[in-house]
Amino acid sequence: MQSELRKQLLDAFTNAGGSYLSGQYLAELIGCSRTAVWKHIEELRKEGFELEAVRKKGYRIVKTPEKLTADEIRLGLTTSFIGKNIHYEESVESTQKIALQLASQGVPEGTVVIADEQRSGKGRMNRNWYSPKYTGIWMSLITRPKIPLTKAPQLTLLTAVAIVQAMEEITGTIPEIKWPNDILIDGKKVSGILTELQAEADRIHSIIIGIGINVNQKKEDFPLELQEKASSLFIEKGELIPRAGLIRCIFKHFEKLYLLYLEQGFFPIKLLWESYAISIGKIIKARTLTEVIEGKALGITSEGVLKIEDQSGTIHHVYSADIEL
Ligand code: BTX
Repeated sequence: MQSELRKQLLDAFTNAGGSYLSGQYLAELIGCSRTAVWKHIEELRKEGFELEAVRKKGYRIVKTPEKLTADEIRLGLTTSFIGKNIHYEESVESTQKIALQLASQGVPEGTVVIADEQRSGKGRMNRNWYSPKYTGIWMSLITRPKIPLTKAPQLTLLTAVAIVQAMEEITGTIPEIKWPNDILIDGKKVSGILTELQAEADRIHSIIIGIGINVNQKKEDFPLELQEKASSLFIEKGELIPRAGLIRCIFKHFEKLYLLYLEQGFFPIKLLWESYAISIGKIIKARTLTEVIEGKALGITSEGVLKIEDQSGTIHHVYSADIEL
């Protein structure tokens, strides 16, 4: 669609202020046939506009797209390498998949893949991550830290701190972290992190950090099975949150923490992480792939491993698990 025609069409709808505009009127206004108007309307729908069509009345826009653009994110970005290179797509299966491909092609560290929708977003252990169009942040960040393989999970904890700090700065709400990767507000999950590695022997090629954040969903936008356990910043805060600003803020906090981590190791990150952690000192149940450990969460080790003390006083080190509080 020619941009001038689109602009005229959108201007007409803007001036109509929510009233219907007939196909005939629009055809005359922009100087084309009614069939051409219909085609333009279909194009707008593809771009994410919701248009209502009522016989004998015409069309009106009921919802505009809140499509992200790379330029919108770049504007005002203060980082030196995180998010400098943005690969945006409107709809993808999973941003992780694209990021893994880009990483093996050798794109610069800090490159980020962002999509407005994921058709099969991934959680941990092959679970699904619900990633509907225009309402959330679905992105994968490519990093190449020179650290041993065993330390890779620390980046998940670092990312959780960056997300919480950004949410705090932008929305004023203080989310909590449930080890290792859930970010909760009022006990409901608003964000998840999936960290994947490209490595060989003990050498890390890249760590792809997948970040999913529920930003502007309403409760009824979630599938029924998620409505009680998931939430969004909009639900918690009561106002729409511009996604581009939140993304920039996450990049800023992530870059600061990442540089600190590369310089000083995990200790300063551990302290920050613990200050946001929900489970420390509480009785929790950790489901690992092989067993269920119940006991008091003592904290995390200097490596980021969760420590749980069971009833007999034995201290377990948990590397990967789902936690029930
Ligand atoms: P997880 O395994 O901790 O969480 C997955 C579980 O969370 C699901 O089984 C479901 O119960 C619940 N869930 C699914 N979708 C949502 C949602 N939108 N909000 C709240 N709860 C939900 C968490 O895994 C890791 C998620 C990473 C997602 C990012 S998005 C960008 C990147 N690309 C990609 O495919 N995944 C990552």
